[in-house]
Amino acid sequence: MQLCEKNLNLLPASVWRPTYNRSKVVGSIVHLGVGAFHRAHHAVMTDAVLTSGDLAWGIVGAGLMTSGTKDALAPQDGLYSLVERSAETEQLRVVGSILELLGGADDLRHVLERLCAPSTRIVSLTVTEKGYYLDVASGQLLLNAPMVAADLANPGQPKTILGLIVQALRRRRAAGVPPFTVLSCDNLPNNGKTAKAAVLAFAQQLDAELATWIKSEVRFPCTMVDRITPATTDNDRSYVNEALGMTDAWPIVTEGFVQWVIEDDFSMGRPDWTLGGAVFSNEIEAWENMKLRCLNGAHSTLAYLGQLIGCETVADAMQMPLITTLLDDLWSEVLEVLVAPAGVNPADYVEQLKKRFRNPTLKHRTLQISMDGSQKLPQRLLATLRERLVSGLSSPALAMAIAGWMHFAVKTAHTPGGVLNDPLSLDILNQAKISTQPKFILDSLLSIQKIFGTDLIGHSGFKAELLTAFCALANQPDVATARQITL
Ligand code: CS2
Repeated sequence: MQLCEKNLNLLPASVWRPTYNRSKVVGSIVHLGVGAFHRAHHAVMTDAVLTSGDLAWGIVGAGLMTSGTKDALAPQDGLYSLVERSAETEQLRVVGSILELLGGADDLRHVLERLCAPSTRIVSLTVTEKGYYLDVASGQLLLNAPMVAADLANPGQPKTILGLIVQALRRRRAAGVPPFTVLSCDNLPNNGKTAKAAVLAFAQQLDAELATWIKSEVRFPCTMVDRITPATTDNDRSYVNEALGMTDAWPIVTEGFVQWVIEDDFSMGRPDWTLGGAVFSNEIEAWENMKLRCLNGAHSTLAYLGQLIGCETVADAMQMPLITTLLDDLWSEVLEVLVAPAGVNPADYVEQLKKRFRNPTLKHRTLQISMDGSQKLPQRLLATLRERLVSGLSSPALAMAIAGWMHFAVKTAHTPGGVLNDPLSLDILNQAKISTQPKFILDSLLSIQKIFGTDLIGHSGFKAELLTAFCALANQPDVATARQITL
């Protein structure tokens, strides 16, 4: 028996399920990138809106690269189950806000049609950092990225979010249909402004007048999104199937904590997501910086160190004094220069993070977090570092975190068949292998401008700290692989 609309009433009584009439819900939100995070976050908040009786805000979920989510969820009428786990409690629920799924290359035409439909009022995004096709260090559109170049050459059949959004806005404008709001839900500083910059840069290449219109007419609110959501494992599937008494092809397991702070700037209305716990605020930059630097910065740090030491999960890494001491020092360095949102005590925020990271019921793999380091380091670690450098402050913990990523790159480069899951992997692995001398390895990696810009390589104070940190790590008995390679 499979999870689907007609089997909902056969679920055990303890499982929460949609209580609204799904056939009456209007699909007015098109979400691009319908992965695990979206299904643990935005879709759940939207489910709360629908449960309140406002049926104007259903989701059409689209995967651009693959049809994996569609293949799993379309036979289930878009339904999926979500396990919310804190250290002490657990709740299993079925979420009903995703009404329809599109996915993969064959469906891109349908995605474009949905974006053009007058009923589409919000286009939301979780496409990860690299999905915006921006050089993270300079903020410039990657015009030579093959996908971007293909969309610019053939704008009528777009494959990237930029091509799709610009083409849909062009058609809506021509047809006199008001533009939708573009709602970025990715872990980027000023994610709405970033999305706007990417869309404008792309549009500018095709039609300067359209770009000017987008600039003045289309809203791109910023958001801060937060919920730790590990990739689903086979164990999760078996566990959920047992608890449901039926099969769910792709359940999601997440933590109890959830946070969404949104700038209230929507052109065609928006749901009252406060019903699901979201907050509307004008202070998104402060919220986002606190989250990116405290949570994600620490996550990346413990992921690389964890990978070097052999800790499979975040909770395992939180048992290692080498890592927890480093995180405490890192948080001190972050908080010293952080401007927190009004009324928030960042020290309490950090204490709460420690608890979340220690949650033993979440098997959040350090390998998962370690991917795409080139896209993550700048906003998670380097932004704080630069602010500290300007103030003349030393940053040994940040240097250690960056050295951790460098060791991870070196280790992967020297592992036969080693794969670095990163859009800049070729560059990084080549640079990491250039020498066995720490000093040269550091210079070589720091010269990757797409990650480190042009300033850090010329900063002798920082470079000395980085070298000290790199050698200290290489001398750690627990980081033996790195020592063998580099000394
Ligand atoms: C993580 C994030 O994989 C990663 O890079 O740091 O996905 C993190 O779990 C989320 O941002 C939490 O909200």
